[in-house]
Amino acid sequence: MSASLTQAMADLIVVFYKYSGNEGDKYTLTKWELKNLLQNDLCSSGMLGIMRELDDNKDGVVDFKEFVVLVTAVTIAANDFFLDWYKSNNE
Ligand SMILES: [Ca+2]
Ligand SMILES: [Ca+2]
Repeated sequence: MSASLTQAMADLIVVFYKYSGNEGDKYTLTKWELKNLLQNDLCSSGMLGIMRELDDNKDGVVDFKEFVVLVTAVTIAANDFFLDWYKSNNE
């Protein structure tokens, strides 16, 4: 897997649309689609709490902008976790 930022952004878009096309509107995630995405691609049930806060404009679906906000929050949390892990394995 490439570690480039461009590739990471492309992956984000691909993952979003891979799940957004399964139910209802093709360009937004329903709760069900988002749940599948989180379970299959982020592998963490701990994220389900964040989901409820995610639907910013309360229209019942998550659009790409709302999704990116979530991924950013998760990435920041993952970075903290990774740094701890990295330090404990490289010192
Ligand atoms: Ca959809
Ligand atoms: Ca929304």
